[in-house]
Amino acid sequence: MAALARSVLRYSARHEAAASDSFADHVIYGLGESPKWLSAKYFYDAAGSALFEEITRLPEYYPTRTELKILNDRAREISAFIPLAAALVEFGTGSTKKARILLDASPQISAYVPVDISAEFLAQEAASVRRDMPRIAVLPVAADFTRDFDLPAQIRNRPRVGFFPGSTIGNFEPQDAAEFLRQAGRILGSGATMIVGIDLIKDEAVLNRAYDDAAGVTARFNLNLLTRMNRELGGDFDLSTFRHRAFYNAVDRRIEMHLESLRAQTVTVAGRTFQFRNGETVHTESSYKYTIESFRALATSAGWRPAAVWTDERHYFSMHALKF
Ligand code: AVJ
Repeated sequence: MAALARSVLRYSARHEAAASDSFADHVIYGLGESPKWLSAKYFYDAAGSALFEEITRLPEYYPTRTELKILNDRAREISAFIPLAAALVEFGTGSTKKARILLDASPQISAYVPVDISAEFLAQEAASVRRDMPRIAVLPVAADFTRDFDLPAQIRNRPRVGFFPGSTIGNFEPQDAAEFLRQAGRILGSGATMIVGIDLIKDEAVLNRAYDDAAGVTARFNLNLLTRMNRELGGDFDLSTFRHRAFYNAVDRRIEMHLESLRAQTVTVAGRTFQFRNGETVHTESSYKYTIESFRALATSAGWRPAAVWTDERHYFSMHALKF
């Protein structure tokens, strides 16, 4: 597994900085570039993770509840792609809610390997799955799945099934997404299966609302990055001088989230000063959207064979089974 994340991100110099450095180094690098940018992975401190949970319950944010419905409705069909004694390896587990649906529907699964950057949260979630499903070996790995990590030795001889729900792959630039899938295939081994959740291109108004909700929760989630820099990196961002911007970019087929400076100003963070023009933005997240065909093409280019796809009635979201 050691090679996974290094290679995942190697195609893009801009992501190389994010992959290899500390938060401080990343901020100095990203805010020093033009246009300014920060990696979406830094949203998820304790406050950011709680805000994301709140986002998943918003009426406008359809992805989570749609994916849960597909998983619940199709659990038996999806389970048919999981081999006997398989280990389910989940990349970037936040909550174990989605994995539990597959674990419940798949008595043939012998091990569950949730991989997440937040060690404390992961330990709690792992303990709770262990309590509820004593037949399964729960082997958490506390790691940033976009960086180096090793799979537990205990699953060396078991068939591996990757699980990557939530359309998290949409946060990767498409070439990085392909590289991630290719490396995941090499690590999981030939014959491996991957179950991936992918958000679909749809009516732009629906997309825009999902990332710019009426209650302003996504705005707080985005602005929390400034709070985090203030706290962890001695920043002096004045939150009242920045605003949340989110919109669908139809050319690049992605939602973009930005933090827009409402005036010309100088900010100090991580021991450096940065100038902002009035209206200048920091690009904080891209959330790429795919069609079923465009995601299948991406997976195929990464060495995976599309084996099945499930979607909801409105075709808002898709779950793909891939074979390596
Ligand atoms: C967790 C990356 C899938 O892109 O929809 C939600 C994150 N950002 N609202 C997404 C997010 C703003 C989410 N992912």
